[in-house]
Amino acid sequence: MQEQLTAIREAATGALNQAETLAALEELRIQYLGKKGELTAVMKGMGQLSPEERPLVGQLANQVRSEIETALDEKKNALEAEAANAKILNETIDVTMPGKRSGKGKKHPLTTVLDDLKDIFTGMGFTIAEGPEVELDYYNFEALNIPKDHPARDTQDTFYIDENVVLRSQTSPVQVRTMEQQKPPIRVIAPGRVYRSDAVDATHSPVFHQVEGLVVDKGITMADLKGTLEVFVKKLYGEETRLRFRPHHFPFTEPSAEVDISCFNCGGEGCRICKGEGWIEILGCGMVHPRVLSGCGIDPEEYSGFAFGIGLERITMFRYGIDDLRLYFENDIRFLEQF
Ligand code: 2U9
Repeated sequence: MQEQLTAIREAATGALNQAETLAALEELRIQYLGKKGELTAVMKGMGQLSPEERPLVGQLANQVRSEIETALDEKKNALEAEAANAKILNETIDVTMPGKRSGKGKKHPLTTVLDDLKDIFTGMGFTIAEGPEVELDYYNFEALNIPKDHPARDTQDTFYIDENVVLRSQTSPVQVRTMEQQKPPIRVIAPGRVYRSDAVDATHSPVFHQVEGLVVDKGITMADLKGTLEVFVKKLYGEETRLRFRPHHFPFTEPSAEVDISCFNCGGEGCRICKGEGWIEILGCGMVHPRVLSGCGIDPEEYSGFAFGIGLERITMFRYGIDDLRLYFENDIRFLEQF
């Protein structure tokens, strides 16, 4: 029986060395170590041995089994490593293949025009101020001389969070906060999102953007306002652009005006864009109301200021010929790709 076992060991290790595939290896495992395998058959016959022989043969059988198992494992690892190496050698990267093009994003048209506005105003010495979109009623209305019974306070127009808190309906509260925190001279623009309770259509949206400006110093006059707006308008729409002031009313400015520019399309002749008028309204402005100044701790006897408000969607519409506000907010890639 001992001879049988050593013969199995020789035969098995020899066969294992010759095996070239993992499948052949598995066949050998079954042939020698399987339930009906050669080694198992020998071990089954051990019952007929004498009590003296049994432990010796048993020990040898276990040794042979473990040697065959180790040889199987080693050969398996070697064959797997060989296969992995062959795979790596066969895999080549064609560096001349054209790469996958990744789509390039673009700036939203509102961002492009806002960036232009920021450049123009910072070029004139303005800094950019920001503030909360959820705002106290006090900053959104009270401090701006908008009394309790003013139509702008109507719940129809403003989103109320509670009695004292609103979604800001203009960026003016940012300038109020600036005046509370800084001493004149003040020169800021406040760009940002504002909210009004309007149903969505081509010309209305519950969310839109304003860029408001404020200058406060000693001796500021309407001439400073006009000069500043003239520089702005010519930079945005071209040097040939003219502007005119029409009297208007805002609670936070006195006097107040709306500003028209000569039509950038027809130069003032009258066309479809300016509806035959030759002029297009682009913003509102005025001299800061003395009550607004004093409410922010600035003495209106010593200081004066001007302010203006620009609707970003409106001036962007004129720049690109966009005729529906909804296009700005839908983020349809076919629209955005055009800019
Ligand atoms: C302070 C004092 C005064 C901001 C101003 C306007 C005129 C104006 C509109 C433009 C288009 C609103 O988005 S729109 O419909 N705005 O006409 N805004 S003066 O005046 C201020 C602001 C802050 C402390």
